[in-house]
Amino acid sequence: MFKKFREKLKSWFKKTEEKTDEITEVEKEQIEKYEKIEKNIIKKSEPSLKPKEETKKGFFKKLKEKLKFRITENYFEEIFSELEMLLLENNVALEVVEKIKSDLKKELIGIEINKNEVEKTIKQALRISIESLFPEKIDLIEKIKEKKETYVILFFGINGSGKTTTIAKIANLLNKNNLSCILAASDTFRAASIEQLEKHGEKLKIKTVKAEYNSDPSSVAFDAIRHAKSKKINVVLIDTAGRMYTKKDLMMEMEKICRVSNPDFKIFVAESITGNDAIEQAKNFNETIGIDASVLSKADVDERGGTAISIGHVTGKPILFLGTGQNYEDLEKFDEKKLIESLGLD
Ligand SMILES: Nc1nc2c(ncn2[C@@H]2O[C@H](COP(=O)(O)OP(=O)(O)O)[C@@H](O)[C@H]2O)c(=O)[nH]1
Ligand SMILES: [Mg+2]
Repeated sequence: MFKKFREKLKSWFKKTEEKTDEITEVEKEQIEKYEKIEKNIIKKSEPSLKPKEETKKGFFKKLKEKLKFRITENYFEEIFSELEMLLLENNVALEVVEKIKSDLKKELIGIEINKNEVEKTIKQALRISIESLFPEKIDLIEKIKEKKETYVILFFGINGSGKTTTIAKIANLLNKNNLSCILAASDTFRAASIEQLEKHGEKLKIKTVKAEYNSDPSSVAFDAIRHAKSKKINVVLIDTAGRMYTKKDLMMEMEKICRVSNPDFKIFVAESITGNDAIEQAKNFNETIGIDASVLSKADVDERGGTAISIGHVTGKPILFLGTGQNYEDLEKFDEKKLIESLGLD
């Protein structure tokens, strides 16, 4: 996961320190001074010894520990312009890049640090900035258990984003937590979508409430909720269609399902790999019907990771899970610490 991003960051960090390696005139003087002192010490203790290459290296290492480096605006702009490109290329949303820039600017410009601590200092500032991007976590299972009656969860997102698969994974998770559930096949539009959901239901031994293709998705959701309430089933998971014939029509349909099903929780499912498209969709859905959290599917095939960094900040809603494969168990609780670790920022 996120391998390409991690490698790019690693080589960028190396550059931040290399850029401080050009030695200034003042530093040259200091080096000479150190060399003289060291030579004298050697002469006194063992006159036959000449300073060797290793001792020289030793001088330089010591010197670097002593030399101060001030992060100037010029230095910052130079290194940040490269970081900016790197972040954008790895799917970090523009507004998030801007936030990171302003955090780093505040934290770094003007500070004086030891020359050998440049990489460490910048890495720490970047880590703190990224850590601040994630909204407070939500524990879905706890929320469901808190409500003593049937809990309704609506899933939405565009076609192919992984809604149906994510629903099956969550149904499996609910079962493992001793919570009963049923599935509502409210994607009545896409060919084979009802059968796809039903198949998961059969495998997981969960009932699927369905109607004919092209029937009203809201009434399927309504029927499923009524059934769940009468049978005291804990959770209803509503699948929806994400067709994009026009954005307006899709949003109107989602608004109607929301009105009719009055869900306790709305989950936006997006593909981790789509980057800015996923961010734009999340914004649209959030503005129109309001989302409570996101699930990022296909994180297992995402080399970049910028969507996971950005979507929480842009929507103000946390990521619940990452989809990490096609099996029911491939659903990881999202943990920003793990994300930071996988980017090599820990
Ligand atoms: N590798 C991988 N594939 C996934 C994941 N989630 C879904 N998929 C695949 O993505 C495709 C579309 O998923 P589907 O659930 O049908 O999307 P929907 O149209 O939003 O309902 C299917 O082939 C899924 O098997 C995931 O986390 N990892
Ligand atoms: Mg589907």
